[in-house]
Parts: sequence; C-alpha cells; structure tokens
Amino acid sequence: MGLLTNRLCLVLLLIMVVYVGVTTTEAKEDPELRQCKHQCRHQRQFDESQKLGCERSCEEYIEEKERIRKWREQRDELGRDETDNNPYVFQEEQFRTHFSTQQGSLRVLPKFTQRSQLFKGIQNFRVLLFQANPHTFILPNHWDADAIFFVAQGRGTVSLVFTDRRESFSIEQGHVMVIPAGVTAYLINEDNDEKLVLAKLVNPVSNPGKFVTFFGPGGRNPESFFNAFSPEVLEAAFKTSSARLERIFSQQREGVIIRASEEQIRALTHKEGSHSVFGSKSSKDFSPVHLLRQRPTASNEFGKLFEIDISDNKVLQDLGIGVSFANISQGSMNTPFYNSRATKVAIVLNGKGQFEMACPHVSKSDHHHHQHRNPHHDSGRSQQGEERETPIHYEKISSELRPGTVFVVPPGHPFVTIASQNNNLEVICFEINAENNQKFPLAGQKNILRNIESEAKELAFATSADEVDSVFENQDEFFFFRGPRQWRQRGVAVV
Ligand SMILES: [Cu+2]
Repeated sequence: MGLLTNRLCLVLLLIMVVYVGVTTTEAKEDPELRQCKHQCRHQRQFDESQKLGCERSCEEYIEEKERIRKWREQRDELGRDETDNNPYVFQEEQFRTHFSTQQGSLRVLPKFTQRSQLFKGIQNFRVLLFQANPHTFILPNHWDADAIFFVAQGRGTVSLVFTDRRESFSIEQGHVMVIPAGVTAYLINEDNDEKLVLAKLVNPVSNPGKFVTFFGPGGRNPESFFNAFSPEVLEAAFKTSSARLERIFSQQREGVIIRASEEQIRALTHKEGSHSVFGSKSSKDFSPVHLLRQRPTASNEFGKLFEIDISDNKVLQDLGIGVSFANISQGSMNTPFYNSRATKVAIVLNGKGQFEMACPHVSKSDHHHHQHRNPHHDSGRSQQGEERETPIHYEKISSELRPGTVFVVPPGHPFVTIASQNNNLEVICFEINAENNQKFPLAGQKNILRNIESEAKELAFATSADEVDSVFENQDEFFFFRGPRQWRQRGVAVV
C-alpha cells in the first residue's frame, strides 16, 4: 500500500513538473498544489475519475491563485495594469470549479471584491454556472444562501422541501426561479439528450460572499452532515441501532450528481402539470417565471428585451433582484443607457459582441490622476486630496463578449452592447438592488435628452437648440438599433 502510494505520488510529481513547465514558464512547483493533489489521491471514497477531477480542481484553484498574485504584484508595482483598467469584465476561464463529477459541475466566479474594491456594494453576491448531464439526479441539499437561477439550456424538475409540504416544478430554458436559503432542493435533468445548464446568482445569508452546501441525504460522497454526529446521538434521535445508521449513511459514493434510470426519472417528474404541491398550500409562490414568454418590454427587428416586473413577484421583490434577458439581433446594438439604482451582473449565453461603458473610476491616461481616483488603492495614498482637483474624465471600458463572459455595470454608468455580424447576442442579466430601478435611455425613443427644454440645451451644449435636436431626435427606434457596422454600410446597402 505504502509503496503503491509512493509510486503514484512520484508519477504525479513527474506529471506535475511537466505540466507546470508547459503552462507557466517561471512558476515553481507550488507546495499547496502538491498537498492538494496528494489529498485527492488519498480520498478513499473517490474512484479514479473522481480523483482526477479532484486534481484538476486543485490545478484550477492554484492557477487562479497564481493569476491573482501576479495581478496584485503588478498592480502594486505600477499602481495599475491592464486588468486594473477594466475590472468590470470577467472571461469564462475565470470561473473556478466548485465541484465536478462525470455527470456535471458547478463553477463559481471569484468574489467580486477579490478583483476590485469598486465592487464593495455587491461584495456579497456570487455568480455560478451549473450543468448536469441528461438523465441525472442532483442530490437533495440546502445552502446558506438565496439562489436565483435562469435556465440557460435544457429542462428538468425542481423540488423544494418544506416542513409541511413538497413543491415540484417543471423548468425549461427561459425559466427564472428562486431557491431560498435553507430550503432543501433537488433537481432532475429529465432530458434524453440535452444538458441542463443554469446561470445562478447567489446571495449568502451569513458569511459575506461565501456560501456552503449541506447534504443530509448522502453518504460518503457527498458526505452527509449526519455523519458528523456521534452514533449514540443519532441512535437516540432516530430510535434505531447504530448498525442501521452506519449502513444508511455510508453507501452513497457517486457524488453530488448521479445518473438515474428511465423509471426513476419518470417517477420523479410530474407530467400532469407544471406545478404540484404535496401538503398544505404555500404562503409564498416559488413557481418559476417564464422570462422568455413575458411580453417583451422592447422589441423590434434589432432586438428584444424581456424583463420580470419585480413588483409582481414577491419572492424576487424581497430579494431586490431583477432579471432580464436581451436578445440583440446580429449586427445590432442596444441604446446607450444607464440604470438608476441597480448594479447589473450580465452573463453572455450565446453569440459574440462588444461591450462599452463610460467609467469615472478608472483611468489609464494619467498615472497621477489615477492614483488620486483609483479606488483599488482604498488605503494610504488615495486618502490625500479628496478626489478631483482635475476635471472629471470618463474612461472607455471596452471588451469582447463571448459565451461565458460576465460583465458588471454599476448604477449611473452609461453603457452599450453590440452583437457581432454573424450571431445574435443573448445576455441574461441579474439586477442587484432592482427595487425602484429605472433604465434611462440616452438615444432613440424615450431618450431623456428629448425632454430638456431648448434654453437648457443651449446652455448645456453652448450651441443652438436646433443643432442639438438634429442630433438627439434623429434616431427614432426604441432601445435596439442598427449597429455601428450596419449603420456605416447603409449607404452601400440601401441607397
Ligand atoms: Cu466607474
């Protein structure tokens, strides 16, 4: 046994040296990585593929740590660096594996405040991507966090368990649903071919920005929390023998997401209706909302916007979370606009495109100004000089968008998104602090500049109101427009 493990470690070490050598030239072998992998190898309840999955998570974790360390180093040396200038966009590679089995995975974006202190206002929120293979069952569990999810792909059944009842719901692509903190939930992907993919926003209720999962039903993997209690305590609690308890809490070894048979799936899904309650009637309605079947709040040939009106939805209203979905036609864009109160956390689901935002918080043009304004340095030197002795400047934040990109738009910040020429751009947005939020368009119909009187326009722009109007009243579409390339090419195409 000892010899075998030693050999395994040796082999692993060799693989690791090669791996490290290939991926990062100057990174030395991290003792934490070795220890992490070593622990994976020694999880007796893991089979070979689980061990490999575990080791992969170690690597991802260490890579992320390394990336952040380098970024911090650079930032401290120069006072800034490239990512520093754009802390608002996260690419898909930045998701870390929370758990991963052969049947699916849960990936989580690092804490926002790990990236920048600009995110203090949303530091408690985390973004997650979950996926499960066809014909799988996700074991019952509860979280110390409220979770809001959007079904990005596939269909399934979610069951919520309360003290007096169970509520089961069919979900499919386009549904939005809340799983409240502490409520035990389980999930089935009943589809034969399609993966079930959920985009989630979680709001931990105890430890800011940190959440944990609790498995009661389970065994060795996932470990059941019942296993933490003394046998005599469980014997007394369940009025049974410890042999029986030992049996029941030791058998599950397959992990969080397991394959289920055709018959089991059939028994667990309720085809007769989308909503079935067993037990007493619910006080709160947790039914999923079909976001994509709402009447769009903006719709033309350039795009469609779907929004949940949270004043109609008690569950979302209590959380203060709005959810919207934008489908921008290929080559088109949305109006530049800003949110009055909400911070938008957007996840690109399909297509490619471009994001631009005006931000007064970051600057790359002038190092000195940067030091005064940069809130990343929220201690020490940024104290001197209460912000601006220099005129206010808005830096252009811009980024490519592709599936898995997450971008954050703080309140008040004007921004646009533009779809590429080849595909529609589909974006799901969670709006934090959405109560009483308003979207203020800056071009096209409902453009707020149209409501300013002539004298105010003349004073503000130092030119004639006619000249101002000739700019701000040209665009007559609402919310979605022809994009920059299409607009430039219109002469060729149309005239
Ligand atoms: Cu800003």
